[in-house]
Amino acid sequence: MIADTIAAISTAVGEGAIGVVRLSGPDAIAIAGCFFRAASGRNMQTQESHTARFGRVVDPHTGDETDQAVVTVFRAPHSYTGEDIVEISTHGGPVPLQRTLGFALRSGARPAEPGEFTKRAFLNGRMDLSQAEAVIDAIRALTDAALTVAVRQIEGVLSRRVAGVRDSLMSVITDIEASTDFPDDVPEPNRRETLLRVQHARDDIDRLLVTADSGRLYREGVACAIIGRPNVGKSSVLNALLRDARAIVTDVPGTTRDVLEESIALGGVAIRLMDTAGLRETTDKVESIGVQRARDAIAAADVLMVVLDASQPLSPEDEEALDSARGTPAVVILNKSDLPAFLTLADISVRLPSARIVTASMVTEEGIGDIETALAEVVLQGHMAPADVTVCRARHVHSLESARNAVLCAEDTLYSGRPMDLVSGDLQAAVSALGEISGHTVSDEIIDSIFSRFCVGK
Ligand SMILES: Nc1nc2c(ncn2[C@@H]2O[C@H](COP(=O)(O)OP(=O)(O)O)[C@@H](O)[C@H]2O)c(=O)[nH]1
Ligand SMILES: [Mg+2]
Repeated sequence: MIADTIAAISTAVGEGAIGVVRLSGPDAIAIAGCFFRAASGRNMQTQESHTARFGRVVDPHTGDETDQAVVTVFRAPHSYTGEDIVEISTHGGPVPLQRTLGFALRSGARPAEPGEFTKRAFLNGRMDLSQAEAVIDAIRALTDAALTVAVRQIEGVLSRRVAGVRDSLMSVITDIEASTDFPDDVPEPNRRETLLRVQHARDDIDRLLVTADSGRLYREGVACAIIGRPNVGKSSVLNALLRDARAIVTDVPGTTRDVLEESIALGGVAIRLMDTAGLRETTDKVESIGVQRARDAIAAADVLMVVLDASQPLSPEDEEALDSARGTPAVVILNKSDLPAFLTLADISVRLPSARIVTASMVTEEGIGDIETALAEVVLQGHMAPADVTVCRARHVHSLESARNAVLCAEDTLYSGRPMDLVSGDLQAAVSALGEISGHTVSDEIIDSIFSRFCVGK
């Protein structure tokens, strides 16, 4: 049982209008009472749940008044962690926050570990493990779409769907076990009906799994390498998309030598743009390492942006860039459209029929919007809207797939006419795999590793 009271600064480090020190545990209110005096003079112990009081933070040893603060109390069990929580809002600088935290620790609280508030919420049954995991996703969301997916999960959409499948499999198990335990009183469940119930559960699992690719897309974003031979305008494209002179642009071929990475959001997806060294044979030691890194970036990319100089004929290096885009979703940019055109759309579409092709000029800024539209389309192709996504984590996909395999084994046993108690064993395995998502059946190590990825104060 959790007996101690934890404390941490729950807002980001740096300057803010306010910052929050949070305490949670059985002594949270008593501890806060040691270093907070309400302006009204009333004792903290009388403060009702979900109310705020203005007052002062005082040094618990000297009684010296320090900062002004507002204290909010949430009494167990109706709080984030399910325990008594006190939130002290002070001026949002590092010194007021550190000092307030210091007073809390000197008054008997212990420093919270990363994610410990949310871990307590999970251990106290305020949320299941998938909901707790989504808290970190919401905090780290880079786009509105990623936040939508995270909030759906916090609100329990995935939990309820998984619980529904678990419950229906459990009821099948119960029916089978009743008949094996009391063969004289309870008839064996009808095989055909049992099979239908089990298949229905598998359909539900499949409906969750089809959302996983889209979920991963919104949660993690995609990597997009900008590739092409030297001097076609790759770094200029990066700068145009960032609306910032991030990469060095010169007319000297081989200017970009390392992979430069920056993120943008398009269509609700975080896109990591990687500007690379131009693909060419070179004797320059540094540049050739850059070219190797460019090839590695191409291999790692989910999407490619191939930049060509449309005022010149295709060179072997251009062909190499186009070839590397085979089999990867790609946008081809016919850049330098301000100059007399040499390449046409048709030249490219015969070589790379699957690519989206955009004409643009980084000098006149023509076509930048078209590049964004094309990139968003290529990235979102075939994906669902964020509001339809229920699964977004590899851990959950793994558990759902294990459950699905176990259900398939059960179906196989039912078809083949082998004994019913084997079916029940397979379904138990499926139920246990589903329980990993909610946290019913995970080890302490997994729980610890999940919460250790949180920040302190969350
Ligand atoms: N005329 C013209 N010049 C461009 C355009 N885009 C880039 N450049 C020039 O081409 C040169 C190489 O550009 P840069 O972005 O460094 O190409 P990178 O080597 O592929 O990264 C620079 O002198 C740019 O100013 C364009 O659309 N039109
Ligand atoms: Mg460059």
